[in-house]
Amino acid sequence: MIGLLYIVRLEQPFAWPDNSADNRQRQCRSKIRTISEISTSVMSHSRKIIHIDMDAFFASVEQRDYPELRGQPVIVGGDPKGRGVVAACSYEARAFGVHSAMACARAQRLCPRAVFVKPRMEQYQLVSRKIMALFYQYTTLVEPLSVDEAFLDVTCNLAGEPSATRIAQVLRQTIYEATGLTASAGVSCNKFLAKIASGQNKPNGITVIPPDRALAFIGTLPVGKFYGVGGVTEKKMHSLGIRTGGDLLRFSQQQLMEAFGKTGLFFYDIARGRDQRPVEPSRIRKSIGTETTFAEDIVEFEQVLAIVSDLVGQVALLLEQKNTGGRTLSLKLRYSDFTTITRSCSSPKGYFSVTEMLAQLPRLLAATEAGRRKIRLLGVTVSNLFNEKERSPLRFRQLPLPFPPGKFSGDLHTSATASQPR
Ligand code: DCP
Ligand code: MG
Repeated sequence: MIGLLYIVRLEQPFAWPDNSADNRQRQCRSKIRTISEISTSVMSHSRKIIHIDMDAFFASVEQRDYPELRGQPVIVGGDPKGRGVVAACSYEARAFGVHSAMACARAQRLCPRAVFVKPRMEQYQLVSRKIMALFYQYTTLVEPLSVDEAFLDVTCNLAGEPSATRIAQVLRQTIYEATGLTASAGVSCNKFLAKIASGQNKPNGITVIPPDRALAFIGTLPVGKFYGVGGVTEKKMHSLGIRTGGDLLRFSQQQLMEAFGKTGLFFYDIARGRDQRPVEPSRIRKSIGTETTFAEDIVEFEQVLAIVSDLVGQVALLLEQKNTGGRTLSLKLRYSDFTTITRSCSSPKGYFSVTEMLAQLPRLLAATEAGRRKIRLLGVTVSNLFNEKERSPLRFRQLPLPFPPGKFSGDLHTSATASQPR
């Protein structure tokens, strides 16, 4: 039983796999205490948001399906003798300092007895769909963020259950019963807090941040844990003397905007516990892209160009399948020392076809060190996608061949299909 391997850390006592009626009642009583804390302290318009995130998702599926892997440091990813990176690792492997996105070769040095497993994406997708389906028993306001995590707005839920904490607990148990996998949950009054909360007691834990504790919680939270704060922003914040959410309170909107652009406003609000972002059930896809990591670093400019052109072809195909295009085209490069850069260009007319994107490549590549520096990863993305209304007049662009060129006038002559390299 994979769940028993993990340390269960809950805010309230909760005997994890024990699903007896008595136990359910005990849980219920202990939860009521939490919910009463929430309801006495909070304004009635407060939302109830749950963030659920599976624990060591890919690695846990492997441990579930292959019992001999249970209790072992399992790393799902590429070949440690090759150039692969860690996609997921079990908590046993994390104890050795292994984490996602680390080169597998390094992971093996840190944990020589780790068991490396190749990803089985189809299996993970299958499990993911099963888990996501469980969420809809409570609410239609489900926003999947990735294969193993989602936000749920349960303010008004289909079960008429007033306790978001109770829903989160039942969901964790239901997920365990349906899949044999453990999930962690965060419960709070907005997305920002719920997401941070779910990571506080991982694995197999739940954290509830009632609104009246939100400010105190954010006040001591290191800014590195804030959503949207990567290494660069964190350094910048530290240089300004901002180490915790509480430090942000000393800065005006103007000052934060000057330092961090639009995100500065987000930081200003978050420091005050304000995050009005709704849970968006049909989250609009923001970008379409693809990338590839090489078995061996590449240097030759011609090779880079050929690979990027191929990626452009793949992206154009995806855009065509989704019947859309986007206003921003980005090229991503990761050099052999893992430094990663992005170069982008924008056009109000947008990028739909291979031809349109290829035309931008010389400019984008000229802004990189391609041809002079070893590269381990290349990627192409189109973002700022056109919505349905915006793209409807553009549909003609995608009429399938054979339509002789010149049959349409003006902008309508380009056919993404016609110029696809296969
Ligand atoms: N993943 C990946 N590459 C990454 C990060 C994640 O392929 N750089 C995949 C593998 C993970 C899954 O996505 O299992 C979910 O990502 P999470 O960030 O939720 O990480 P885990 O579920 O593995 O661990 P945690 O318990 O920290 O959530
Ligand atoms: Mg996860």
